[in-house]
Amino acid sequence: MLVEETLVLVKPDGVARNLTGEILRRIEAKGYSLVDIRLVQADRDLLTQHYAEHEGKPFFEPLLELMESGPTVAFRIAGNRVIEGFRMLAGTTDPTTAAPGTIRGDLGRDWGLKVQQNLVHGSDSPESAARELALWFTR
Ligand code: RTP
Ligand code: MG
Repeated sequence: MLVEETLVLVKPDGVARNLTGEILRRIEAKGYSLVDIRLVQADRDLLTQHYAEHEGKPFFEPLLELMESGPTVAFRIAGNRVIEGFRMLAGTTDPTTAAPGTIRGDLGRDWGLKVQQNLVHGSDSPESAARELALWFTR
């Protein structure tokens, strides 16, 4: 199995809650390597490209508003099967039911808003990882 790279985002809710270090700690403790890191104030153009698959869904506009609300920290991380491995570390989308032991399960909750604030994003396939890394790291 080749070494993979993936994009992890600490979304604005995670940055605002000062969880960037805790999230990176979990990635490093698992054994993945940090290759690059950026603090980005995302704009509409970047976000509509990043979340193109969700355009038209009811949570799309609230999601973009959340993602524009403050800075995001982007990590490029590497390791064997890191795409799948980080998704396991993150846990499922809904933080209320995400398993304890995961980032979303341990650190997230429902805040009663129009979109799930679940702290992190991780690319879901090699194709997504390549596309998303190009979006967040080459501007
Ligand atoms: P991600 O792409 O952020 O790693 O998370 P994911 O695959 O678990 O979730 P996805 O279905 O791709 O949705 C992207 C983000 O939209 C928000 N969301 N809120 N019903 C809701 O309130 C809802 N559904 C999706 C979450 O912030 C999710 O991470
Ligand atoms: Mg997704």
